[in-house]
Amino acid sequence: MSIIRPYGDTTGDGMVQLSFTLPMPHSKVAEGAAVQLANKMGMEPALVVHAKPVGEGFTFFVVYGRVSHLVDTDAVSVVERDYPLLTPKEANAAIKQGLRRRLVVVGGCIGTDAHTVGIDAILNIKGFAGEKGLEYYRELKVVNLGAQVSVPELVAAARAEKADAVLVSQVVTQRDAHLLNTREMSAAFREAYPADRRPLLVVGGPRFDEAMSADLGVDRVFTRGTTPGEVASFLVHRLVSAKVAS
Ligand code: B12
Repeated sequence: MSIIRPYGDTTGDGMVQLSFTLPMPHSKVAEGAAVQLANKMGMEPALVVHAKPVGEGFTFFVVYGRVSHLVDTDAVSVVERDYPLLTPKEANAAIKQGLRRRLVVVGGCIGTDAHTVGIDAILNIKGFAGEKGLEYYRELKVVNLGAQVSVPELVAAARAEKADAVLVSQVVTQRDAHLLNTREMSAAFREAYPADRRPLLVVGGPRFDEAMSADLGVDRVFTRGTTPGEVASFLVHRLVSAKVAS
């Protein structure tokens, strides 16, 4: 039962949908080129179901077609949540009891990134997906630095606030900016702090791979759809529960 294939109309028919842009004006030849690309990617037959000019000399396509590939779900590797989900009340109680002071969180978007909606969804009291953000938690002190924070500014703020955790958002991924900025950030914290004093480093954004935390030098990567409760629970798990247990 671990071997499956995608379906569109009838179970197991192998139908998938793919979208992409080609650098040519919309024409019959452009549609043929889209089909050729889909064929080369293993879609056979492939049908252009949507084609629209986007800007001068570019066309956006949606292609629907059959693939013969099988997926083995037993061979899938993912990062599972390895800590319990807490309610705000439980998180507050754990911090109060375990830390006996408020836990300090400093957050922001680094580099030139001005996409603050994601970090605000996690930090602002308003929250996300029906959950209140970290500002709602009585035992958390949240300092939201906003957009386009430089790495030195972030390190300085973390020091000034005696941050327990630093939360960084990266949404723009052009030329791997999110990866380069995150590595620069984690290296700067490693340089600025002795290993046992460094704040917990958490990075998030829609196009991160959760499995890349070691490669990026951070303690956890969160990706699309993250809720504030998941983040608060992680902070309590790593900064309170783990310390109490040791
Ligand atoms: C709104 C938006 C903007 C707004 C941003 C307003 C603001 N104050 O944030 C404005 C208009 C300013 C903007 C500008 C630009 N944008 Co814009 N923008 C978007 C858009 C439409 C939505 C992003 C968003 O708000 N998502 C909603 C939030 C809630 O989701 P999220 O960010 O994924 O956050 C969640 C998780 O990822 C996670 N998370 C995120 N951060 C963090 C951090 C931590 C610590 C944790 C734990 C979790 C976490 O939790 C959140 C809740 O679940 C996206 C397209 C899209 N549909 O996603 C493009 C998009 C991100 N923008 C894009 C681009 C290109 C730009 C511009 C360069 C455009 C231009 N040429 O000027 C500029 C860049 C400006 C800059 N300097 O950064 C591209 C990026 C492409 C790429 N490969 O990098 C996108 C993908 C659009 C596209 N398809 O081309 N943009």
